[in-house]
Amino acid sequence: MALLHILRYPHPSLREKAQPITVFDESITNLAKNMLETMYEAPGIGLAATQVHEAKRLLVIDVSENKDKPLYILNPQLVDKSGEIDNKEGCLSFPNIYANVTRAEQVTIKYQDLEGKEHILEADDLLAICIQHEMDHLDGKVFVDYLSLLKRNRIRKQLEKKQR
Ligand code: K1U
Ligand code: ZN
Repeated sequence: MALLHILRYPHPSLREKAQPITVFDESITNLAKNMLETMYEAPGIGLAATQVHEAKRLLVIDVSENKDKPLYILNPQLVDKSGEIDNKEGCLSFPNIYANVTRAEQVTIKYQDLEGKEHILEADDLLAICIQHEMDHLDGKVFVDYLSLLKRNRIRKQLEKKQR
């Protein structure tokens, strides 16, 4: 397995729309396993393929305390959502930046696993938040897009200062 490079905002590829996965082969499994290792090492609770420069509709997530319940989510589609929850979010593409985002409290998604088998997942709390955050990445959307222009500009300046 290998650690992958995580793109940092404002890399233009973070704005790309990822393409559906149609072939469920060893190369997708390897990418997913490498993403999981990269996510654990970061450390994070989720990672989208977009963040490692692969425009494919693939997410890895593990919100368990012991980091022993990995989810490989391919071609996710939102089926249902309800409620509202406010939570401070981070993002591995925005090191040390945290901001409050309002999202649905419960979501139901349809997705495929590494073999292409279809599943339905009902999620709430942190898992629901993480799924929504990662699905946004697949559409080129990042969590700061939910903030005011003033807050987004402040974050951009903070990141530019760090990269100097
Ligand atoms: O960059 C990413 O998309 C991953 C991101 C996922 C996420 C976090 C919080 C709310 C929604 C989505 C992260 O994992 S940031 C790091 C983080 O939250 C964390 C790291 C270690 C332990 C617990 C949380
Ligand atoms: Zn993120």
